Amino acid sequence: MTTVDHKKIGIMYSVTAFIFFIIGGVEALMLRVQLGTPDSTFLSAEAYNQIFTMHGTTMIFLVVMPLSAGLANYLLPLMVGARDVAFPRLNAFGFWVFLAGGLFMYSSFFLGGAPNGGWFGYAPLSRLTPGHNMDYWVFGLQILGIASLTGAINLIVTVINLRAPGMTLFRMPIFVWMSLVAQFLLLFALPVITVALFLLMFDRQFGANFFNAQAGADPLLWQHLFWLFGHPEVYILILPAMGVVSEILPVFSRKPLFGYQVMVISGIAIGFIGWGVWAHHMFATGIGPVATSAFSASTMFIAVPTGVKIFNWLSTMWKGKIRATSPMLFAVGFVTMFTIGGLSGVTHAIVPHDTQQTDTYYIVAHFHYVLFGGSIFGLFGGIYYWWPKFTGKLLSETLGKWQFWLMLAGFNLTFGPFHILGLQGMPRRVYTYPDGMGWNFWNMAATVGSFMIALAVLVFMVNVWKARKSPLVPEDPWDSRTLEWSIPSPPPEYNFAKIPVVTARDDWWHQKYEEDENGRAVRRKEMAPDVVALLGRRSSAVAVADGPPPPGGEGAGDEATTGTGSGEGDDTGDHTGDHTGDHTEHIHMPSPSYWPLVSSLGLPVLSYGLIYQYLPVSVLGGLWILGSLYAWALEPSTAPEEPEPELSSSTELAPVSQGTD
Ligand code: HEM
Ligand SMILES: [Cu+2]
Repeated sequence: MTTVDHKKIGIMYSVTAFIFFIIGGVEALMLRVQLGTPDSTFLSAEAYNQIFTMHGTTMIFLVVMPLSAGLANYLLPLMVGARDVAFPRLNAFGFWVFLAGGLFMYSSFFLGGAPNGGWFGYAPLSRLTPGHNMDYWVFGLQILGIASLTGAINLIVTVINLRAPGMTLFRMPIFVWMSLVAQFLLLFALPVITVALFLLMFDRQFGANFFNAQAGADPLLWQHLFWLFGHPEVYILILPAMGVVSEILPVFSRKPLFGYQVMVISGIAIGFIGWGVWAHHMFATGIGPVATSAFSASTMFIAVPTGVKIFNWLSTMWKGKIRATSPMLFAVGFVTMFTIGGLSGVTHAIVPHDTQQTDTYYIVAHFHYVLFGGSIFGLFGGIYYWWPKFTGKLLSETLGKWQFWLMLAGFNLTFGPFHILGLQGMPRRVYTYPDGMGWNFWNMAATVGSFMIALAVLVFMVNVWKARKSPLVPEDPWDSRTLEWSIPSPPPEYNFAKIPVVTARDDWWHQKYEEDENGRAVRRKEMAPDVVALLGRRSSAVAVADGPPPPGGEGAGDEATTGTGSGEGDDTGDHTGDHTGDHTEHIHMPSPSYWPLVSSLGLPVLSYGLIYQYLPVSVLGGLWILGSLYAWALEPSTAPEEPEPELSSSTELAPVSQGTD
């Protein structure tokens, strides 16, 4: 509850996001049960609206974004050779605000009804809907926005400022790059939606007229603001997954990433061009021929860097020694599914096509291929790939393959038919349809497919459950290329006993391999001295991870996955060869704190007060936030001094601190 360790926070983000994935998935199944047969009465129209709105909102804001945030949180400091993120307590705050926002939004189900205006919340409609449903959406998204914004700032500063010596920008792993671009997009896109949400809040709560067309407001104002956020958001969702895949493909093709620089630049280009295409979501609204032509062209243009990336991924695999492991399968699944989604995306950029497809299931097919086939497949690949780093154990390959093939088949059976249904004219956002439209067969197929996906997710959960008992594996089980694999699994709280000095891109790889006369990679007979030191350390760390919990018991209540990393109170003693006395670093870790958690809880209190227009609660919420921020600011940020002598007398860190003092 009080942890500020970026790795634990990363895990907390991921686990929470996964729970929301289950919830959003159950909602998807309910939608599919309703649509599986004509004239179904499984859900009422109102229930359908709430569930499809919450499904979309959940998948985007409570699943893909926090899952990417979780991976970034865990991995970015490790990959750039840092001990933690730049602002560890702000990091904890971001997580708790995210959780508070998610729970707040879901509390609406018990308090009169969930949001029902679609994940895009189109005003003027959303301005007028009765009840508090949309208020929960408005306030919930603002809370979640705060979480993402603090996270973005934190990760940007971390990557810019805390890189290890020698880690130049063009030596950073590609996942770091793609996450960095996504964080910049967040930094600039969130304020836009925040402004829109504030205006809508004023309209709904205080009778303002920002979106009131009767009072002369532009009925398209919301759409412009929303999509100016919404389109970059698509890249916020997809760029981290692209980064994950770009890490996995080289490792399992045994080749460096093809065209690293081009990959980085195309990622940055996507980040820039992504801003110029928002109105392609508005072709059907009558924005005029000049605007539609311009946005059509810019939308086609964004296919260029995307196509470049696909080309680079294929070239990375070309003539590689492919190992078809689970992470690799998911990565290849990503590339193929994302390509299909990208191609149907290009068809929307053609205006006459789009006017035909708008608001049909063709669009639903397209964005699921991109978001599910893209983000979710990519992120699952990442989970399989980094699982041994998170836990020290491998997930089962057999179950992993079962999950992949089930998911791939179910996915295509679900969303493939959506293309056909769309072309047959089936509109989206309808809760039922009459018999005899020719839509029955493919709808049934899609519903069957969605249950196959659910089964695949179940296989994943079984896999995770069973992996608890599997044996510990070495730190670098895939023979990977990046720095995080050079330290024990799970990494100790301070990550690197000695901050690495980076001399090349894929530095870890170069420490393990050298080139022979023919340019082929051969394992070094002699490891670089740093590596020897690290390897020495590792065996001890595994012993710690396996052994009895530290007597201090400080981390005892936390998730077992990373709980033993601290090494505090560890009495296995000094046993490795790396204490040559040349350590000059003093390892300082920030102290845990309750204040990030406490202050985050003020936000829902404030929001409830505003929604129900009950002043005392709003004031309470406001004071709560202010008061806890004060307490937070005044609390010392590093651990009190007295545990240190104790630490230095009994742990392997001893020579480190003694060396400096
Ligand atoms: C089992 C997997 C899934 C199924 C069966 C499914 C099914 C559906 C259905 C039937 C709709 C309603 C379409 C409409 O009426 O317009 C929908 C909407 C949506 N889905 Fe999914 N979905 C799944 C997974 C996902 C994932 C993984 C994401 C994102 C990462 C996602 C994002 C969305 C979004 C953004 C909407 C639009 C909601 C709105 O318009 O408010 N879905 N989905
Ligand atoms: Cu777009």
